[in-house]
Amino acid sequence: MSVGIFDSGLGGLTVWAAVRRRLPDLPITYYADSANAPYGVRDADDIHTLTKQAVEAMWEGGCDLVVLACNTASAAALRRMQEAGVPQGKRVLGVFVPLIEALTERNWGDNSPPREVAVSQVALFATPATVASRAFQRELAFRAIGVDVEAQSCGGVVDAIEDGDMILADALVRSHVDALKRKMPRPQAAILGCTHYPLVQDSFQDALGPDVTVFSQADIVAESLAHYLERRPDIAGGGVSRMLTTGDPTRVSARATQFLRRPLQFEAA
Ligand code: DGN
Repeated sequence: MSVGIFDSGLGGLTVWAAVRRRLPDLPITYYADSANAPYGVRDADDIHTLTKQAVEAMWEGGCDLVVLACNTASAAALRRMQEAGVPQGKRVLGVFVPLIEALTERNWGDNSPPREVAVSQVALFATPATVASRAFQRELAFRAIGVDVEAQSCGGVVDAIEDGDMILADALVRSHVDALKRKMPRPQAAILGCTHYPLVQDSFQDALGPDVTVFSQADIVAESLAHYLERRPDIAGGGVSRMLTTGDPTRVSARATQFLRRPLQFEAA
């Protein structure tokens, strides 16, 4: 059994790397649906179908627990999959709940009713599909009251990062932050709700200013996963680590190596 980390492409490697650092002995299967990436511009039904297909393949491949590192997939598919019922002994988790637990200073896995929290003005930066889903706001409402969320859809940032054009990515981040600030002049906290944004976290922090607390998902999801596994010792154990892709493994390995700046080897899913 290994824990699965799913993403539409390579962005989820930011989460994979953080989980590796936090849980170095945990066998992990990373699954990139590269053949169908990017998800961020697809419609919700399409994202749900693709995510479900990939997660089922991961369950069948021996991952009892799959983490959707992709915010777009978490937004469009997670609740729908959980409500439809997952097979006995299998689990699927997303990235919003850990982010919201960190934002609202809850304990990991705390399902108590919504309550007043320290922040009231929150900026959310994400892909167009994640923003359109309003999934973050829905999950937040289960846990906190009195929080205004202003969402900014950050077109172009994922593509610029994937192309390795960090100058363009930085310029786009600054223009998206400006657009957000026209709607919400004084956010107290900012959620970077996309796998790729940890790679431009400094650009977000610079543009937002030092008074805004930036919540970036990779380390938060890794910490939350560590606590989840501690509460469920039956899940971890055995298994090997693998990196799978629905795309061309040679091409994906080369791009992944460039993306994380370390050698990574993918096999065909
Ligand atoms: N992995 C996606 C996300 O976190 O929203 C970004 C990449 C994409 O599919 N657009």
